[in-house]
Amino acid sequence: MGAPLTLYVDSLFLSPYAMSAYVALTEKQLPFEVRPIDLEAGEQRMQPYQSRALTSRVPALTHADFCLTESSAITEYLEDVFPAPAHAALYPRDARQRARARQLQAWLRSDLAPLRQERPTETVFYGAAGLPLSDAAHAASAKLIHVASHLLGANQASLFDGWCIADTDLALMLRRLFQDDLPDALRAYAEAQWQRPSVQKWLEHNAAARA
Ligand SMILES: N[C@@H](CCC(=O)N[C@@H](CS)C(=O)NCC(=O)O)C(=O)O
Repeated sequence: MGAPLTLYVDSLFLSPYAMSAYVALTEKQLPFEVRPIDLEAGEQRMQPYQSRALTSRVPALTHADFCLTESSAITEYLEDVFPAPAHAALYPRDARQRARARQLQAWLRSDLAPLRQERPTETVFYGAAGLPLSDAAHAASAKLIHVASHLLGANQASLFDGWCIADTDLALMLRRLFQDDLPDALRAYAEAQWQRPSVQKWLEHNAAARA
């Protein structure tokens, strides 16, 4: 076995970024330790986490003496260091599909802010009810539906030939709209993605943290 891997996540298991890194490690079938960081208590700004994780955010991955934050940097690092076929692939092999997957990851992390604010991950993981969407969130939701519908044909179970980590990220964003208007095909896609064992493992952590 190689150097030990540790994933630092928020202690409530609500971070979509921590979930993405967790799913990536689980899909790769790598043994790793999960360490919760109490964001409400500001633990991310305290020692030893602050010195360990350069940007004081979760998730952070440590691999022996190397520590990395930013979830998509983490998933790309895992793909580089634990490549297919020895480990499950997180990204498509084809260069354009791979670029598209990275494009989607970057976009989901940088756009749609009103939707993320008005449908936080409590609505995804706890089913918490939200207020009606504002005009700005409606616009973000229309943009998300446009992009997802463009990339996913009818009855398409994944973005590309097989699963990739961008599927998990996209499904989470779509699930923010589960109490709103979401086309049936996108709802079915997001639901199917949620059934992946790696996602279900994260949901078990989420439920245990809430209990
Ligand atoms: N772009 C980052 C976002 C990470 C992020 O926003 N993490 C939040 C939790 S969801 C956090 O650490 N918040 C605490 C803080 O910034 O002090 C990624 O993909 O990892």
